[in-house]
Amino acid sequence: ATANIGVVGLAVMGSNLARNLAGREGNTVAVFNRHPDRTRTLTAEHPEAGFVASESYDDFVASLARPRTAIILVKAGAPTDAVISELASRFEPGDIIVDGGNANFHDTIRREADLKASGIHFVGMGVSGGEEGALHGPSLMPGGTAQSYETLGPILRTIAAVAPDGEPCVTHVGTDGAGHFVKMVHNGIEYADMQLIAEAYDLIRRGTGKSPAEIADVFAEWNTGELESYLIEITAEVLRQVDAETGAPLVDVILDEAGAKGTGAWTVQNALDLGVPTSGIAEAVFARSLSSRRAQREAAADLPGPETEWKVDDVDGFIEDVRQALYASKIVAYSQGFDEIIAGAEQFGWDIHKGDIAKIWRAGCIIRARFLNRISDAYAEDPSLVALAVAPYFRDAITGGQAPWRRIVATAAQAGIPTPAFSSSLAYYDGLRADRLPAALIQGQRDFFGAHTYRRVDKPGVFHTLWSGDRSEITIESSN
Ligand code: NBP
Repeated sequence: ATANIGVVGLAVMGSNLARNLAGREGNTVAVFNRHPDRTRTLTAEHPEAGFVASESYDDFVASLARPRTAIILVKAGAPTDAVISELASRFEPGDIIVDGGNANFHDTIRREADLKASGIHFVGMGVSGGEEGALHGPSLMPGGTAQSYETLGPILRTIAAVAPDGEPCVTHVGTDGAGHFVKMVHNGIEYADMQLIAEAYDLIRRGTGKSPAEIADVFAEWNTGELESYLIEITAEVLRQVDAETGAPLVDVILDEAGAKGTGAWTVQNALDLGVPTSGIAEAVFARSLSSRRAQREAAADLPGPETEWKVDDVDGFIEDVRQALYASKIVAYSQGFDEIIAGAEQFGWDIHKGDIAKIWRAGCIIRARFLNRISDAYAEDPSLVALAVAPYFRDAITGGQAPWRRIVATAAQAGIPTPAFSSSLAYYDGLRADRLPAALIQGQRDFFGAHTYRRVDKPGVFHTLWSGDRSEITIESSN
């Protein structure tokens, strides 16, 4: 046994993570893949890594020093279960199996519970940053027991991305499925952020007639300010790209049907289960669905739009309005995402430190952004903050940005430009700050057709109006 860490699954993510591990002081990395050709290619191409390669599970497990620690990076679902079962039948109490794939956190909770009796630690770990992140430094979100993190933490700290203040982007998120849950919400926020950026681009393009390359300059400029982030940076790169075949901007050649691998939908499904309004994320997921419904889009293509033509007179002023609307909507999306993390932690019994989550998203991952420092500061100042949007910094940002935000949403509606994420974020904000909501009427309707009862503003208790009788009110439950 010579390796302190092993990797199972040597497709792009596993190979890159194994190379990242091997490049760090103190690590000897065992590698294994179901089909040995991948293992042979990896070891042949990277002799410098000093991999301990195996072509059977027996040899792989024998090559690991105790406590045996192996990271699985295979396709999520049944393949992950298959590998866990192979390892678990050979591992001993105290050994650690890490799943770095994009597992559903419910599966992670189940797997952890299944392995507990055998004394094997099972750690579901969110890995963000794609293949480049895996190679050069991902953001890592491990769950599992605190005990497993004692072994795992020091190894993970060597390979994680490093935030601007020198801190590695990894923390023990919480027990069992906490890491995969937080990774799921990370991806949901990523969907919202991407949709908001896409709406901003669409508004500028259709409102000002600027070319994609010119809009790339706008995004590059935005990337020097408070919106600075990986997604804004790559947006400029994508918009600047010219198609070699046609000479047209690449963005005009790419089919406008957005794909999805499911983590955005999971985020929304779980938000629904938890009763947390993540409307920005939901709109982003639905916007992708709508984009892919080609037959309906074609059938609806001649439906009427606004009758007056839209023209922006003050181009610079308009672009600045879009920037502010984007920033305010982004605050809402992140605020909603953190609300889901808080609700998930409560529901599943995880002690999640919100500020630490914001910190480990500052580098390595897809939503890395300057803005995340503000979120970790907000939670550091007030760990029991009820909503990010009310923290002083974000309150000021929204106060400054709300007029442009309203102008942009109103303009988009007038111009017939779909801005589901901008619009729903503003509606959420107005709902959040409303003194009275029409929910009172909904309670009245529910009581009318289903005797669902209501509470009153002026006295405690539960009441029902005899709608089909004399319409007098009866007390269902008095205050004591
Ligand atoms: P894939 O998701 O494409 O999976 C391919 C790997 O799974 C190969 O090593 C394959 O082995 C192995 N595998 C399969 Br399929 N069935 C197996 C089985 N029954 N037993 C053992 N191994 C099996 O690889 P990837 O794109 O590198 O992603 C790995 C994981 O990381 C996934 O869960 C993914 O969702 C997650 N992830 C990916 C990214 C990304 O940017 N790509 C980012 C973050 C997380 P074989 O070679 O023998 O067929």
